[in-house]
Amino acid sequence: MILIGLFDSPFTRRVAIALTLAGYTFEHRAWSVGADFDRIREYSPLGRVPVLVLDDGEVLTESALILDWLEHEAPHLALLPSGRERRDALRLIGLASGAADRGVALALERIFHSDATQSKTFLARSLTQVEGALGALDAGCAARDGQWLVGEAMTLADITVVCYATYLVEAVPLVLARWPALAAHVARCEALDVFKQFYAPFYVPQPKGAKEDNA
Ligand SMILES: N[C@@H](CCC(=O)N[C@@H](CS)C(=O)NCC(=O)O)C(=O)O
Repeated sequence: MILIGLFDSPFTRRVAIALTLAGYTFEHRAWSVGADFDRIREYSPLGRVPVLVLDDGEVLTESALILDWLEHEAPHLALLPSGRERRDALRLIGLASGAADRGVALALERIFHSDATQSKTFLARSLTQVEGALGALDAGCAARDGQWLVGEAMTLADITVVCYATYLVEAVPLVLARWPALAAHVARCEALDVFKQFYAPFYVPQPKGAKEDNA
């Protein structure tokens, strides 16, 4: 299988980590959503990453869809628990996903608009949303007091929260120490080999038209 996308994308990164934990190997295409936009669009009409091309040629886009496929393919991994713990995990994943979505929006606003034409209202609103979600995630980490976010083992909640928090720290940027329990959980997970294997520092893409007003 082939995984398309740079690992500075937290969406691509969480897929790479989950695939690896499940025992899959993949060819990696380190294509940038800026420079390789047209090439990515040949697989994904939205021109976004991650894209996973299965061995039979089927193309999966959207990290949640790819992970849904993986959960069914690799039930031994127990990416998500069941029952109440599953809902707890999905709630944390939802918060982290919303924050990452706002983080991407913040980054795109800065990439595509000059300082003078950026919407300060939009930037402030997005930052409030990111900070609100990180506050709730911090409470979730504090309640677990150093354990995995749900249950007794690493789940997709840990993978997602950590990948997205690290992305936000670099892309927004933010000082994670403001949320100490979250910062501690992120530090613990980022020290693991599988997280280190798929880390790349946030890279600011330079698409055609960047900083053009009204882009
Ligand atoms: N909800 C999507 C988000 C994917 C996404 O936003 N990827 C970014 C890379 S970090 C991207 O492709 N951005 C390019 C663009 O939206 O133009 C997922 O989880 O896969």
